[in-house]
Amino acid sequence: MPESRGRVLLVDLPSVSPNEINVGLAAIAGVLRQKGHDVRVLDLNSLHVPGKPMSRLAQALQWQPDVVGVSLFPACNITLDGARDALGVVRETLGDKTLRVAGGVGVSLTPVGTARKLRGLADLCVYGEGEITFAEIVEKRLGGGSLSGIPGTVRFDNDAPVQAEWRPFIKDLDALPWPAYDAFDSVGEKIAEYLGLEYQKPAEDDGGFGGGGFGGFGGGEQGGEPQAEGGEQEGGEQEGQEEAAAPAMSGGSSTDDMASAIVDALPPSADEQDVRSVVEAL
Ligand code: B12
Repeated sequence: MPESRGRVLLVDLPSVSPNEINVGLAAIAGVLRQKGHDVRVLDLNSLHVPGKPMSRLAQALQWQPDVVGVSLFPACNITLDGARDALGVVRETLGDKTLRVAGGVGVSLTPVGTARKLRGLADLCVYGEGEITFAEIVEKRLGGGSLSGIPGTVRFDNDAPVQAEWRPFIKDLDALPWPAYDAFDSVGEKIAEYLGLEYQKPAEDDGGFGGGGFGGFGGGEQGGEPQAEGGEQEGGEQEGQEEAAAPAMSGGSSTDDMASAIVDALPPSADEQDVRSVVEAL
């Protein structure tokens, strides 16, 4: 168990194939949780959760994660653009206090090539299996260790990608914990939909977050409010929910605008309440 538990936000991105749970992120979330970290998975590939992708990300960042990991799956331009947008918003909102990591098949296919495309946005890229590599990154980050040369990563040296050695495959898969599907914000709502129940998001400080039952995470003021009755929100906004004026990730609008708006509105020593006020005002 590490000395200090970290907050880790994993992000799946909109893709050509929506509403598929990202198995890789679930696997990583399970390992991180086993090591004592708090993990949330923001499922931007789900059309079942209300809200535009970047608004949902901005809201999730109010949690002030120590590390954000985005998953590039599949390896396609939509996902790469989504990764660039998401990492840009994280950088502009939380700055260097949050480590930004990219991983997934979109990195593994061409580790250095993808890293080049994420230069200035990601601090590290992970190729190959992510369970051990990412857990090592999180623990080194929290413990102040060097992030250089971690097997299975590409780091940047003066903006030039430097690929570390390959990390061997995990041989004993049974040693891994069960994937933490309940850490996904999309999962509670899906279960509710299947069962025909009204879904209620847990409050932000709900001790039961990610601990089983109907998962999902309360986004600030919304915590505790009924969010969905199955079937209503496919691809759209929930009635009565005030949608942030943030541009969507696709459709040609620039999320840089939103990131800049957040940064411009924040005082230099922004705390969680400042970020919350700014995001809510958008
Ligand atoms: C099972 C599977 C599916 C399942 C589940 C996928 C899922 N959402 O997880 C289903 C049937 C839903 C599916 C759908 C699709 N799939 Co598929 N799928 C596979 C398959 C057979 C195994 C993937 C898997 O579950 N691996 C196990 C998990 C644990 O590994 P993983 O996802 O790679 O994640 C690990 C690492 O990548 C890394 N990682 C992942 N994310 C992150 C993030 C961070 C921060 C870090 C540090 C690490 C990290 O760590 C994870 C744990 O080790 C692969 C082939 C293969 N052998 O890999 C094809 C494969 C990945 N799929 C592919 C494709 C094209 C698709 C679809 C686009 C098909 C379509 N046209 O709809 C969709 C996309 C779905 C989506 N957006 O979610 C291609 C991808 C090719 C490419 N160029 O990207 C593959 C390689 C098959 C192929 N040879 O064509 N797929």
